[in-house]
Amino acid sequence: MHHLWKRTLLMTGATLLSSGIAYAQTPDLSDPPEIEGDTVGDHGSVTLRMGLGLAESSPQYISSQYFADILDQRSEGRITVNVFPNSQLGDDVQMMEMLQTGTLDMTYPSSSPATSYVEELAVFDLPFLLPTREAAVEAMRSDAAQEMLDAFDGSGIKALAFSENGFRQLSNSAREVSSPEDVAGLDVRGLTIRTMENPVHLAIWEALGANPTPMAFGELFSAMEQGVVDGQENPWSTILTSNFYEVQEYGSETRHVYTPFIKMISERTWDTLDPEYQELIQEAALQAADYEIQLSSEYDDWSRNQLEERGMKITRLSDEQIAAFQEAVQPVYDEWAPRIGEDLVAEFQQIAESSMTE
Ligand code: TK8
Repeated sequence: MHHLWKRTLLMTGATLLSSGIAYAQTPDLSDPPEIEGDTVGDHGSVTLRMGLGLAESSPQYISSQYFADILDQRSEGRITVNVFPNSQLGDDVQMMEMLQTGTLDMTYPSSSPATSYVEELAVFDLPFLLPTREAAVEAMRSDAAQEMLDAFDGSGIKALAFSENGFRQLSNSAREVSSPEDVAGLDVRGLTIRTMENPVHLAIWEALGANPTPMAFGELFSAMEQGVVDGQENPWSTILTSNFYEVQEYGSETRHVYTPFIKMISERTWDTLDPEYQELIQEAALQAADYEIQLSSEYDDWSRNQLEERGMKITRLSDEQIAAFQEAVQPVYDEWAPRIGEDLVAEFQQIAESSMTE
């Protein structure tokens, strides 16, 4: 079973023995920042359950443990966070619904399936909009992005902080891809690509001539294993830590979308918490988000190299090749920029441009 080994150590540099080859489990990761700040008063014991989509070796999980450590330390052990990885409590869509009904306290989904709550989040799904991590972080920390978090208020979900899922790359089991034509398959059929449950992503893969199939992340590994879909797109770190490389032969460095994660808590849970606990949770969410972005950046290229070492054929794309993808997805902007809001799109484009000229 592909997930059995995941109980191995998370220590930096821990290794996995698989078919006699020792692979590093993680890159050299920065230590979490020292936990600072006063302890809070005694407002009773609280246990929070947090569900995650990704595996124990992911930045998402490692930073969530740091989040738990901050709360534990600064509440003198009164606030406990139990983290459940690997979509075992549900996928992004289900877990957000569980937050609304109060059957789960916290989750950490991609922004993309959350556009059904706050439409403006779809700006992050526009292809090739945020070309660098610096631009993406500036966008996520902008007032406009804070307004998107605030817009969850009253939905049953309190959105605490943006952090990084990362730059998405295409993988598939059918053929090498270096152009939109390779996706569409001129003489053969178009690739069947699993997408997140998000209309902009559907539009992107339709524009590229693929057969996009929205699907929950937790079902993706077996869908690829059984050939229900040819491929998917996610950051290299996910393709590595969720073992997708075992069932995907080809990877293409498309970087077509930067996807944020959003740390969320159920409003039902939130409303029962003392303001001092609320403030601490909000602060810890931001600190853990910053640490997660750092870890994610350390994972990114390292994961791609690991995938190559493990036998995946990775295609790096030239600027001209990327430009061909950009041109092919132009209809997505024509359709979606007016719906998302031209001003918001222009603001993010401005952030992107200034990050390139710095
Ligand atoms: C994990 C998901 C995932 C996302 C996806 O819960 O669904 O492809 O990129 O990593 O949020």
